[in-house]
Amino acid sequence: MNFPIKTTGHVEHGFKRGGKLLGCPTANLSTSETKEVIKDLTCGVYYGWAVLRNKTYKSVTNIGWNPSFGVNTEKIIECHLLEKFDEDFYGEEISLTLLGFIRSEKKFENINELKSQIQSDIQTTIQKLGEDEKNNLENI
Ligand code: RBF
Ligand code: MG
Repeated sequence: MNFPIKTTGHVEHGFKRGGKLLGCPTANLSTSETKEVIKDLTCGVYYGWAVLRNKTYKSVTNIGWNPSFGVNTEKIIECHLLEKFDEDFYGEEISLTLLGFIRSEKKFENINELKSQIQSDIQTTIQKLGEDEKNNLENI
């Protein structure tokens, strides 16, 4: 895959299980706006940056079919911003810059295993973005 991968979309309503069930709310980007970019991308987890309301946040993105919950009717892209928000962003625009691939999407039989895998994906994201920032500094 050729990184960085960029896509922008408005936030749509999802299945409402990210926040409460998995402890990881995700903003689901409009599939009509993102489908050309995601159609050939490997299903799985990516790290990168998200811009919302002119601010940039660390983010972890899942692209795929959510196979642990029975398969969605379409391939989707959803991102989790590494920041605590008290509100939702439905209808707002998010721009993503994906910088790298973490792992393939997989079918978990057990929700707790998915939850802990997601926490580990978040840690990987923090680590990778930190390495990228350090590399940039070293190139000054
Ligand atoms: N869903 C899966 O079925 N398998 C996965 O491996 C998977 N990994 C995810 C990793 C991250 C970092 C995030 C944010 C979501 C992931 N999901 C995965 C999607 C998850 O099932 C979805 O966000 C919730 O079901 C809410 O729709
Ligand atoms: Mg969501």
